[in-house]
Amino acid sequence: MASLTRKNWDSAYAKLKSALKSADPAQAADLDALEKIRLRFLGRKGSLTELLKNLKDLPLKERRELGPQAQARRGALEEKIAARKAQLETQADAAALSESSLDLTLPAFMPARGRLHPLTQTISEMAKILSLMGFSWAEGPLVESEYYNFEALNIPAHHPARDLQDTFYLEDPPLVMRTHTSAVQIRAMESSRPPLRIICPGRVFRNEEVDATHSAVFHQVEGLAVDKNITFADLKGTLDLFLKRLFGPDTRTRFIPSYFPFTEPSAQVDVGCLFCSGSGCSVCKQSGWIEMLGAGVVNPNVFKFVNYDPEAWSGFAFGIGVERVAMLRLGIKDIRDFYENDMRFLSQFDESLI
Ligand code: 2NL
Repeated sequence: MASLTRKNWDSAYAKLKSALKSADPAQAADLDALEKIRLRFLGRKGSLTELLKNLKDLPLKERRELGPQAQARRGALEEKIAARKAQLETQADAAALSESSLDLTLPAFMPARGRLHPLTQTISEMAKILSLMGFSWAEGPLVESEYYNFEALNIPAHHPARDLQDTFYLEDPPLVMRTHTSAVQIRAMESSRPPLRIICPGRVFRNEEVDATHSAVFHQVEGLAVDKNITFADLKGTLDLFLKRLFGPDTRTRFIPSYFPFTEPSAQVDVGCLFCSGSGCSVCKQSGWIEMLGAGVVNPNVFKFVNYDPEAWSGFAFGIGVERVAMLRLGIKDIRDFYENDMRFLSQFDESLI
């Protein structure tokens, strides 16, 4: 079209309109067909593009009349093409998804996260506090000879602690399930010279009736410090700080005279009730105090069994029940919950709680 006349334009426009009718974007079967329609009318050499380009050859009056008409037609066509394009693309995505077994819209699979048993967490916390005070971790066998479990701890042959009712005996060979972890400390003293600072966390066994607060299998952390000039004051200072770190800086402690064959003097150590702060409640049975550990200055007879000179060395020792600490700290009411491995119980105790 060299020089456009109104007549030429009108006939070209009429042709365009009828061509558009037979090429409705909404009917395009796929994206390729749609692109062909777009190129045919709106491409660089498209018929509508050409018409708009040639508009400039018409007189101003006619340009004013025809220009907006043709522009509007182009806008409408562009919209139709865009709408059909979106529709076809959505259909293509849906088809691709239904063919593939990979559905990226599914939520991610979260593997179950394990956690440490609440008793393990409690032992770790106690061991951490004591390790910062210079104690190192020692372990030993669960089955012991009567010598290590009783004799070397100054528990004589006919002491009630040795009774069948308290101790599980194995007949052949004649051994015992350890009733405390003290035997580990005897072995440690046998195999090294003082000074010595160790803790012995572990499982112990008592032939007891099981109820909400008693179990035949439970756990202890025992500690032993041997050095020159260790006194009862060292015991008091160490345990007071240990209990404050374990239960909080405002924790009060008291030491009451007690008796153990392996320590002299011996003490029962109480903490001010963690629940009523001393005013009296059901947990402390209105006393304001909770019994927490047994402790004392190592009996010189024990040193004689391991060939430590009782004139040259002195020491203190203590034992604390792990279940009791865990029950108080975590609000657990029945000791048997620890051993049943019920995930509804165990999954409540995240490491971060301790
Ligand atoms: C308690 C009492 C205690 C010890 C454990 C000990 C160990 C050696 C020597 C002397 Cl090798 N003593 N251990 C001492 C006093 C108390 O435990 O009521 N535990 C839960």
